Amino acid sequence: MTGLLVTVAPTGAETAKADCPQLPTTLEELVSTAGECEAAGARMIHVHIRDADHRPTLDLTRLTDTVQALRERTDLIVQLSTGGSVHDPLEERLKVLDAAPDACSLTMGTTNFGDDVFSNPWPFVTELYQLTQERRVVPEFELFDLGHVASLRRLLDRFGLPYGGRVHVDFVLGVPGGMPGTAQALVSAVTALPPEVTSWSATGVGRTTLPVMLAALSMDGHLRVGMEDVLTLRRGVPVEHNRQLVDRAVEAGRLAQREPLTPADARSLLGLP
Ligand code: KMH
Ligand code: ZN
Repeated sequence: MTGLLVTVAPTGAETAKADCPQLPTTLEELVSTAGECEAAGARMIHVHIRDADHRPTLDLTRLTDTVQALRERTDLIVQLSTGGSVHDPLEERLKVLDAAPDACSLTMGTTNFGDDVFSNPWPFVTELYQLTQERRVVPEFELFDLGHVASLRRLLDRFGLPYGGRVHVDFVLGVPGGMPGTAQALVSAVTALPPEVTSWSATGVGRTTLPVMLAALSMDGHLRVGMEDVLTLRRGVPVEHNRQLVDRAVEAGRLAQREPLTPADARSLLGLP
């Protein structure tokens, strides 16, 4: 039986606190959410932070405080987003590694993102990747499109393996502008992965959440869930707490004979000491 890694992405950068008061945007809300999601079976947290006005920020002091607080109060693997919001400059996104997280996201190419553009030019991708190797941070490669899978192959050929020696990727499906959130798209993307990849997870945004979750489980994939990706449990029923999404993922995993990984096994899956 393959154990299940559940990553929680509790906040994101797209939803306004005013539109969704239950979104964890303060440090206290984030840490308390993290603890509850860990108790429910999550083993990694994908972190976006907000400023005092609940707006997305990459402020380094706040990021560093967040990493420290999550480490003090949970055993979760702390993965900081280097994607930030679509408005964040590339230089600030590189500086995220100064907060010394365990892991970080690393998106493998530019993608249309609704009406916006999520910019990840190749020179930025390679600079960020080499920085993760220097700083001993484990990257999680975010793949929004089939072209991103091809770019990952090119990156690994050119620059070698990540810190830790494992290659973990996360497919993000259903973003308007990226791969559709369908089983067919997930199968194509998984089939195209380069041989160095040792584990993968998937998330489907919005209404594609459940189809993508079930398809991923059926292919031995891992799961990312959270309010970054979906705000309703089903049509008309808002998510009240990220824990509900983790509970649902763990339950679906159990139906597929997949128990949550222990914290130690989750770390070794990703090549973390
Ligand atoms: N907020 C999106 C524009 C990541 O965290 O690395 C990008 C994103 C990916 O969420
Ligand atoms: Zn993110």
